[in-house]
Amino acid sequence: MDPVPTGASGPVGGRGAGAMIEAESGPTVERRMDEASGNIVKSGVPAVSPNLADYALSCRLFDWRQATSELAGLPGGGVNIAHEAVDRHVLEGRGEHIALRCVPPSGAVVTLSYTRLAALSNRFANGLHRLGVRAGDRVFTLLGRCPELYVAVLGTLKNKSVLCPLFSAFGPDPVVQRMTLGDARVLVTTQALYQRKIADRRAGLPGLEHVVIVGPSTADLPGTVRWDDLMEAASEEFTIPATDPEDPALLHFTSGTTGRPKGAVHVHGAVAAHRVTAEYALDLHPDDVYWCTADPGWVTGMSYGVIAPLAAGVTVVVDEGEFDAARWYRVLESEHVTVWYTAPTAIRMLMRATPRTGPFDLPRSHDLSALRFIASVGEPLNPEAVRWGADVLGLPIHDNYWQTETGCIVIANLAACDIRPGSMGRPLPGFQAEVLAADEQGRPVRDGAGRVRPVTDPAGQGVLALRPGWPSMFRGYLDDEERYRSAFVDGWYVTGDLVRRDSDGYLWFVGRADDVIKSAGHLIGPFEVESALMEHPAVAEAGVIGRPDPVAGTVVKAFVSLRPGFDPGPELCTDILAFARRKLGPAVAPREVAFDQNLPKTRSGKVMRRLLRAREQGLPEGDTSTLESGSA
Ligand code: 6R9
Repeated sequence: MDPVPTGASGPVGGRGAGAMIEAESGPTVERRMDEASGNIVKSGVPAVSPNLADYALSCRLFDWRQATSELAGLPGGGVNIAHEAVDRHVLEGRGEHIALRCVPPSGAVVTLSYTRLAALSNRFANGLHRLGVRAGDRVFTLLGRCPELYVAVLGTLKNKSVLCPLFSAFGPDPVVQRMTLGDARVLVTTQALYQRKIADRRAGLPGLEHVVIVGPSTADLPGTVRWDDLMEAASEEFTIPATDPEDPALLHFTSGTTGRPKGAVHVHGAVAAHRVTAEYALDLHPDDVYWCTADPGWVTGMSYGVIAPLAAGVTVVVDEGEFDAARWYRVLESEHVTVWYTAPTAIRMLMRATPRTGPFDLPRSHDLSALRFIASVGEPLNPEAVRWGADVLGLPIHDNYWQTETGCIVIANLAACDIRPGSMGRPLPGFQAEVLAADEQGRPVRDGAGRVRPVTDPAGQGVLALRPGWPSMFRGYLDDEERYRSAFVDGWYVTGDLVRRDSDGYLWFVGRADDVIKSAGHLIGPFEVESALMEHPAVAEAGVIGRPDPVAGTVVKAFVSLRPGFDPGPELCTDILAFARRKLGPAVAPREVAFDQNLPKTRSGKVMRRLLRAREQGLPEGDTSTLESGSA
């Protein structure tokens, strides 16, 4: 089998078999495919944790207190994320380094140095303060990828207000529900998004005192303030108030199987974990040009698109456009991206546009020689995609794993370790992971003494659990102590993901234990979709599942039963889909609707998504003892 060369340099498209390539600085790294195992074996990797023995040593020696003590800290003591992400670099003499390179779909790139970002975020912090917004108040963002988003995030954190990012492709229902649950006091958005999603529901958000409109505001929008006006009137000098590492900083809504979205609370001290994991799992160093393709409305785009890379002092590429294979290759080339963090769906879309066996026209016509590291997160990464990366981009793709709740990458094919294509990798130093024996619902099984039991057989699967104790672990679900507590069993945080662990400790994703859907890397709660569908006049009941999809991994599929008097047919189908899309937005709405007057239900009347899933995929239906007789 062909060796897999690095992409550190070399002719365009010519990073062919067997090349040993000299990195621009530092030692030579060789990656080669091991024929027997199919693993991508590395040698000559700079020492973070170069091999299995050293990996074990790094894990033993790692100490979060030490990692936290390496933060700059506020001049008066304490830890504030925005200080670590921006002001620190200015104080350390790197203020002229470029922090952001914002690439609009057309037109010129806008760059902001760390000094400029520090000044602008000071202005926004002052602007908030002048509006009367204080520590702990919730500031929501509903914005696409634009420089103002970064400024708003950092300014909010400087003011010690709590930032809650929303995805701009959410429809009005998810937006308003999250703003209500999160008690939004401020919203930063654009005129178009405000008019489409908020304006006519504002009366239902009495706590929303300020709406800041970014960009041109042509209409008269009562109850809003223009970004430019707020910023112009504000000073560039701001002193970050004393911030305790345990002070809340971010609120990230995530989805569960049932009920309302969960607001995971994260604290300022989390930035220590962002820094460390960015180095271990993404190999980020201050001279890197880094591009994270995730939207900052989701946890990956916030933690690894904004906080971690800025804390690492790199140059962040902010791509303001949507996915387009040709443009993405152009961005990689023109921005000289060195480290790229993306998602399996995006990689699969690139694979479609660039077959492994084809002439590789797209990447070959671009100079990707600056690119030296690629990582992926959010959903299972097919081994084929890892190898496609090696063949077509000249670099294998490092899969890693984490959750909104963990706040940072916890498992990874580490930069310095061999890659097992198809595996999520191993726990990072500083994390203790266990595979616990679990029941059908993914709940750990306890013995008579209430203790959980690890799965020791490498062929056996169980639920992935983590021992809490790292700084970015969530501190609670907003206003839901009970749900928070139920996430822990016998001292373990239970992820809800089923995994297998091989004899070298690499973890392999098997599937989710619950009904939550991951579509194109976005976590979707079936209950939220079902609730929206049931507001359609024709829909009596709904059951929502994920249907496997070759590109998006999973797409949302809804099964609905109809009220009397409605006829199933293509017109009603289109109408229900359009209705759901208007309410939920394209990121959450179902892609498909099927009519079924006999939805399988439990005796207590709950639609059995598990059975819908089994039927959809032609799998055995498993235990049907709770199935209501009559539904089949
Ligand atoms: C960061 C993020 C978390 C869920 C997680 C799991 C799935 C994440 C994965 C993966 C397979 C990987 N997931 N990484 N599944 N392989 N490398 O995505 O957070 O939106 O909270 O989703 O995503 O099911 O539990 P979040």
